[in-house]
Amino acid sequence: MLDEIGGAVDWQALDAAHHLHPFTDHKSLHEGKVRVITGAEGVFLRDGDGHRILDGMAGLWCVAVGYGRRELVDAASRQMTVLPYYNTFFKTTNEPAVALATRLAGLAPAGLEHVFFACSGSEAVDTALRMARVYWQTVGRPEKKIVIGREYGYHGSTTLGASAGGMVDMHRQAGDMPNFVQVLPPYWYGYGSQMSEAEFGVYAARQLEDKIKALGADNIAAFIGEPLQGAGGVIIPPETYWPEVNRICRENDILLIADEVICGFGRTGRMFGSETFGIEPDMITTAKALTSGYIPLSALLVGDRVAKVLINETGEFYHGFTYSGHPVACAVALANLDIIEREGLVDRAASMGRVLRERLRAALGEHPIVGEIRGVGLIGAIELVADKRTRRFFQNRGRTGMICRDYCFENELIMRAVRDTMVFSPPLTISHEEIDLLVARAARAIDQTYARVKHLVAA
Ligand code: PXG
Repeated sequence: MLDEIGGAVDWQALDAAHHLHPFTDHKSLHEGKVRVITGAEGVFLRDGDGHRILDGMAGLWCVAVGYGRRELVDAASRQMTVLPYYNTFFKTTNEPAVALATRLAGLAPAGLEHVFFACSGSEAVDTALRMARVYWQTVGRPEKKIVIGREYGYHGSTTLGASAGGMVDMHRQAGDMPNFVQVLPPYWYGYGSQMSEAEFGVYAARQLEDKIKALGADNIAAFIGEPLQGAGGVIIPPETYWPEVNRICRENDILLIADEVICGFGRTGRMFGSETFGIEPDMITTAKALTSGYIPLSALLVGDRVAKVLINETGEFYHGFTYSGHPVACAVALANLDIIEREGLVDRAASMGRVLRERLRAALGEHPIVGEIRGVGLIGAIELVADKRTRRFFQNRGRTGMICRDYCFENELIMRAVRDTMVFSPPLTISHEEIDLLVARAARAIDQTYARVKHLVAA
């Protein structure tokens, strides 16, 4: 693009001058140059320097159907022409919002037939937590207020979401509301090496039970957990974990909220992570793949237990957003779900996920700094470690991951680093050839990383 006197616009300079970025150390950003993403098609991004980058993260875990889907553009355009906006407050509704709520009720695990719309995952989480507390107030147990989450849990960046999550740095800066606590995550590779995976799953769940005993079930509103912990490093629970958590929540009369902002709509190889892991939630938060990120939208799916009380007994629920049930966002979500269903992307996530893990293991399984390659559906992680045999992490935790992430970028691949865990979650449309390319680029980046950290690695 040209500026008004015909010179090229310096987007990077303007960005540095005016744009504050999320989760960013601005001083360090301004020491280098921001990458300007200018376009995208399928699983590839283009940047202002002419790179064609394989997006191994589907944006931020969201672009399920891949980039450049005309159908979604057309759905938005049609809806904007007919009714670009109207609210769903004050006894009004709109057709796309009703159609989407009905569709979601049909897709959701049995019993979750009511839907509250918001714009982001954080808002869906906020809504779930508010609704949980209102539920207990309504049934005459207002002292049930505490929300239990997990270390490394991520539930968004509003103050409630940050408080529910287990990100230490976020708590330090903002998310330290009262009545939130965290328990051990089911991170077998990181914490459980002395136990079998199955034993550790039960052990981690029992940490929740111990916490409930310590705080008193009478004071606890809800447990919130991601089916697998995405932003925390794709922590995949052992099979024994969630059934035990179901039991504990049920026996202690605590609401169970499954935060499916990443898992929802196929990522784990089933429509919902709750199905993959056998979770019996009272509420499910969704966002991201609901619209494949083409437009902001989130949906809280609410089960009968809470919905009936809210509808029949609470009276007014003092909560909602200008854009709750936004007709354009809902129309895009419907078209997006059409694609997911028509192209069988949920089953595809399961089968292509197996292919991706096989190829990663063939290329990197024996690599000296690769401790574990794990995944379910099309989401997974590669643990980079200093000693593969003893599962010893690098001492300066996070540095190796950052080196690897930068090499990935150099090799035109986007993978995120969480500590020294490389995580991936490509569009569900990724092809066999693109998987080969992803694996080749990841392997090259990990080799380059190894060359840099070799002196720290056990012989
Ligand atoms: N819950 C979960 C499980 C999430 O993963 C949110 C809630 C919040 O969604 P919004 O739409 O408010 O961002 C998320 C979001 C990362 C990263 O770097 C992860 C998320 C968002 C941004 C970055 O891993 N997850």
